[in-house]
Amino acid sequence: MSLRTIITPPDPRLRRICAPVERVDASVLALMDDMLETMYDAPGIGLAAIQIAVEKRVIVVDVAKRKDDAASADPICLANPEIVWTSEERSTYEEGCLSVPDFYEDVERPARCRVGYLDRNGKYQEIEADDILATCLQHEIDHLNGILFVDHLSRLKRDRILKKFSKTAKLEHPFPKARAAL
Ligand code: GNR
Ligand code: NI
Repeated sequence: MSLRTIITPPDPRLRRICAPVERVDASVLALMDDMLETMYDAPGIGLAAIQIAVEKRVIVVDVAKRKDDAASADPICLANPEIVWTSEERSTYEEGCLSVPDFYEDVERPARCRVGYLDRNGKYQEIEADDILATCLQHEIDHLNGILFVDHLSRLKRDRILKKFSKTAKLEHPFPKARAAL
């Protein structure tokens, strides 16, 4: 297992449509293990492969987030996850993203969902989720389609956040006036 680097905007890879895995082989299992290690280290409650620059439809989720309590760690690893049902009812959560560090905003999504996926044994499973798990699964599946949580915000809020990640905005410029003109 190894700890991997999490990419941030404006890295264009965060906007890619990720490719399905053909089968859950040893390399996919190793990827899932690296993702779990990286997620627990961050710490976060979910991670999509593209966040560590791997363009595959693989996500891991553990809303319990008990890194140091191995007994209660209960991660789910999902290959080729697909939302097969969402509730009419919607709910709002304050979301964050390991690829958009330090920003948290309310996002409204379907309150419950059902997700089909291949498990670590390559077996098709479905999971029905509510609460934070439903939100997290939808957030992760968005990543596989190049969508970030900020895309669910108003254009004003989204642009304001993404601007903080643009190269020029990040530079420590010695002349604030010149920087403001950029
Ligand atoms: O750690 C995370 N927390 C979180 C909180 C509310 C809604 C979604 C999330 S997912 C996020 C980790 C992450 O960026 N996954 O892609
Ligand atoms: Ni995220």
